[in-house]
Amino acid sequence: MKKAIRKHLTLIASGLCLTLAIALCIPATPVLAAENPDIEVNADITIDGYYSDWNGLPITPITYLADNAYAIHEGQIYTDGERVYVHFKMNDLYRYQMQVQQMTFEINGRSFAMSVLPMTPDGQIDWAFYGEYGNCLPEGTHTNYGVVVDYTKIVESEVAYTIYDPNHSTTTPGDEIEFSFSLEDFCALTGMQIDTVASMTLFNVNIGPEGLKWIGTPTGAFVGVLAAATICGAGYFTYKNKKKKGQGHV
Ligand SMILES: [Ca+2]
Repeated sequence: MKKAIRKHLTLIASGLCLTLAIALCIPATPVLAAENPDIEVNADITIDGYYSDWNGLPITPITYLADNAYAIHEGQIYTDGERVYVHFKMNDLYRYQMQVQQMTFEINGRSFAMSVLPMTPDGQIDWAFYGEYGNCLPEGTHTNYGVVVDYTKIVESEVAYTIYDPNHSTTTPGDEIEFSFSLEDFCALTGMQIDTVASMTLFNVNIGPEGLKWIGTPTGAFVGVLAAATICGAGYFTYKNKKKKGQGHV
């Protein structure tokens, strides 16, 4: 009998050790504090020109100092610790194509110029395309774009840039973009050492002064797990963004 109990306890102890080992190896659970510090977010963003996967993530209104509630653009930022994800949506009344070629990315107190520019198939900045179509893209979702840091450094990235109406009528949806880039590649190109992302803000000054802010837990896996566990224990809740395709695509 004692032997059976001992065996049972050994199994339980082994299970606990295995659980702890797994917990220490899983990636950090990021905490998004852009607008609501009480929400822990684990989003599932795909850069594909379908934008419903951003539903539920905090939105930063970008007003360009307008007081017209219908003339407010929207921005969202998110990171899973490996990539940074960004979404901008122009309001329907805006009569021009969205500008994305001149942004400022601030991370852990440092500031970098950031652009989204057309790319050639072999991964170079496509200035010919930019000259011809850069400000007059045809209808559709354009993926021949990439993220550039400090004007020349091309970061491993994905872009989906949607033009619903090239005429930008006030009765049709405004332009929309989602893009992501690799934090590891960003660090390699800029010489930054990012063990922890303490703060991150993206400004797209051409559409408004408000920055998209992310303030998260450290991205290191071990510290992140502990931080996430502490936060969960404090009564926070997890929001799992469920991707719904088929909305907002042309
Ligand atoms: Ca998407």
